[in-house]
Amino acid sequence: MKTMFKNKLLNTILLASACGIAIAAIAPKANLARANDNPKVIEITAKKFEFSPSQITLKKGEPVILRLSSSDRVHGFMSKPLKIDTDIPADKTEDVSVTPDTAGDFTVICDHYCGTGHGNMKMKVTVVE
Ligand SMILES: [Cu+2]
Repeated sequence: MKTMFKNKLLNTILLASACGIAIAAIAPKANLARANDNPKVIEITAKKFEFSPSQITLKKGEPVILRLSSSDRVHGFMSKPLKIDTDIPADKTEDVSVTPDTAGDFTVICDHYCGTGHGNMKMKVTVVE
């Protein structure tokens, strides 16, 4: 009987230390999440028939805001793998939140017909680990 009690006590202590370790392991991640509350803002300007900058690099799992604007007319901004599909109006800024979940090179295209060079209007998004 006494041994059983000892074992129970030991189990409780073991469980308590395991919880302590688990909390210690989770805590740094919680700090990281807080650091991401103010995601980086990247400004991208569209005009016939290009995006500027024409290439950006993002980090996998890191949220960013793409602040899109156009200096001439309405353009599209679309990438299926990055889960982005929006229009960039001519008269106001459009914010798009992106958290890339896969590393690699992705192409964003203008999917709103804007003239003769429309078919080549694209930019590259590189996502690194
Ligand atoms: Cu276009």
